[in-house]
Amino acid sequence: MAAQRPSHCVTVLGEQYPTDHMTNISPTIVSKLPLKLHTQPSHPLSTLRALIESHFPTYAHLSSLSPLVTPYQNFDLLSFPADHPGRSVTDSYYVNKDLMLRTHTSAHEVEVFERGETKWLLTADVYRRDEIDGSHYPVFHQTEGARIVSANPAGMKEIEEDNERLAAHLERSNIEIEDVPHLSPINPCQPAHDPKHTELIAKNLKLSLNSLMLHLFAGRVGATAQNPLRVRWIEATFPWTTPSFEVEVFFRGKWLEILGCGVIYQPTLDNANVSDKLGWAFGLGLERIAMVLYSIPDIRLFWSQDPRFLSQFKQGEITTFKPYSKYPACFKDVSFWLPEGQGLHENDFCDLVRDVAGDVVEDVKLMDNFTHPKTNRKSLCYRINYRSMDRSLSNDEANSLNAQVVSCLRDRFGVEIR
Ligand code: FA5
Ligand code: MG
Repeated sequence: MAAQRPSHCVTVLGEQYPTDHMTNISPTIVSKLPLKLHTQPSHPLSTLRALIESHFPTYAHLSSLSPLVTPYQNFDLLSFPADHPGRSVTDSYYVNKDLMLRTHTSAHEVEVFERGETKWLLTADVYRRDEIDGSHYPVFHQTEGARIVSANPAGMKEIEEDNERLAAHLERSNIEIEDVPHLSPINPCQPAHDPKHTELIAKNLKLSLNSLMLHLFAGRVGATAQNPLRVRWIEATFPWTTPSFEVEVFFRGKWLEILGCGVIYQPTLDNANVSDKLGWAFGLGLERIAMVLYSIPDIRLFWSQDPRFLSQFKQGEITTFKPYSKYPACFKDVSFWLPEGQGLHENDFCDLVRDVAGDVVEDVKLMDNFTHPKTNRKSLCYRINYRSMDRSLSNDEANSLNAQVVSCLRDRFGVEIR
């Protein structure tokens, strides 16, 4: 359910746009758009971006594309089905029905190929409506990488030579790879492709990314002959790639999902007017990698303006974050009845809480969900954890924030507080 809007326009990045029944972009989200953490010198996300770029020196490096895209770019050009859940207003942020915030950097694949780029990286902020906790934030950053070559003997020779070079490099390194076949019945070759070509492209994709994982992680896990860097490949599905894979890295006792990737679906390349080419693409999440490399415990910290956070980092250096004292948590419960016949999506609740309390909210949990057997009315109870990263929050402040949440809930959704 979309929130009630008093005005018919919304200002985003200095431009005014008409609103409609799809509009759900919130003031908190609008305030994040200009920040571009991946371009702020010394910021951990900026150093990580540079580290990835340095591994692909012959690629074009792009990082200034607008986060505003059409649903056509974000979904249709990539063959997302019409009923894909990612399109819904509960999952994505819309300025209006024709304009949205990109949910992934893949939204730019077609336009970048169309410009004639054949080897490129693109880093950007992406937006998804989500729950609130220490590892989920509605804005995060991705690096997209892609390589396409001519679908002819010359193109295949280029890939084969690169595969030999990369394989030789990996053979000399302490890396243990749990692989899956390049092709399988559930992860098939595309009808338009020669399976031999697909095998070569998939192999190039895997070698390129295994080598990137070594570059990012090996020095930091202290990989030795007895203790190699462990990388695991998993079969996956994306509407615009097949075969498709996900990559996980074993780091400090846990498998960490780093990226999704695959052999680009030919209709996607047709959309970019490069039908004579074939190749691969990947999309990697920067925050999860930065959190483990820097030991940053909470995803909100990336957005902190506190000098005790920012002054710890230097461009180009990965250092362990030294936490400053954690301030006390302050839990407040909000229980309410919804108007008859009405639901409330958790993401709508979380956005409202973020609009009121910003990054002072650490965590939101649904405690109770009850439907009255006679009246059929629904009651919800959420527990909000208010905790500032920068200072001690008084109980009065938390109460006052919570009172604003309650009054906003009444105004936007017509709830009755219990
Ligand atoms: C994608 O976004 C695809 N665009 C990736 C891709 C590109 C596939 C090109 C094929 C070809 P996914 O939703 O799995 O896929 O996200 C990719 C990575 O972004 C994840 O592996 C993870 O590292 C990161 N990521 C995803 N969701 C979040 C989140 N809520 N918070 C932080 N990082 C996230
Ligand atoms: Mg995934």
